[in-house]
Amino acid sequence: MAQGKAAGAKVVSKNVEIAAANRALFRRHGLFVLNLIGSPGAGKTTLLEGTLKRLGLKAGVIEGDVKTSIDAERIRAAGAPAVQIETQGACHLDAAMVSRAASELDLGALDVLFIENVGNLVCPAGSDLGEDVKVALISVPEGDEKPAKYPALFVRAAVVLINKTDLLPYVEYSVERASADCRKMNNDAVVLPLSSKTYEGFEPWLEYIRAGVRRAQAKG
Ligand SMILES: Nc1nc2c(ncn2[C@@H]2O[C@H](COP(=O)(O)OP(=O)(O)O)[C@@H](O)[C@H]2O)c(=O)[nH]1
Ligand SMILES: [Mg+2]
Repeated sequence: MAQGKAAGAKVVSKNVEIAAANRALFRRHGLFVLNLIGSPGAGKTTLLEGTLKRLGLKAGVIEGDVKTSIDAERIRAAGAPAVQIETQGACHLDAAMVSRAASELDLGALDVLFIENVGNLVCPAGSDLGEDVKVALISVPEGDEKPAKYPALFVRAAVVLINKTDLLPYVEYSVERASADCRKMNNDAVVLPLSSKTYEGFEPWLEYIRAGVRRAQAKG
């Protein structure tokens, strides 16, 4: 048991080390890096497709899934370079996986890098990848109590996107309750309701990314 704990601590400290190296690499390239975390089906890839088409910046994507390169193919079809990581069972990305995937991208040609984590509200929250910000993506059909139930992500997420607002007329969901619960856990969280289908509420999200890119380029 004690041995298992020690091995676990070693894995965590190795991840911290590689994440720091990733962060330094991204900073050298003046890249703004977002780690997108949400349940399977919340709309992460759909959000990225719409974002890539409207952002007007050079973006790359690292896709994480247990299996298949379906999402990387969707991103390439939206016009951006994408690298797929298949975790073969692991429930979240780690910094080493991201390091290998990043080496396949021409980072110098990019302004912004999106990492779509494996669909999961629990495991990805604790693993630093070297990103600038964690973005939590929740969606209306999942229910408005999810931030309260899965706090580990919401205490760490700089941004919470409440996706699928086009479904609000059909689903019982209080944007106010979800937003208030997010703010209770992180008073600085930027909470943005939006729809990746109708693009209602998209502009503040695009502006958030553009501001992050400006900050990263000033530092890089
Ligand atoms: N109505 C509606 N459907 C959405 C929205 N965003 C995504 N979807 C749908 O939700 C499903 C899952 O989307 P996907 O992007 O694959 O989710 P992911 O697993 O989080 O990457 C797909 O059928 C999408 O068309 C949205 O804003 N509104
Ligand atoms: Mg996806």
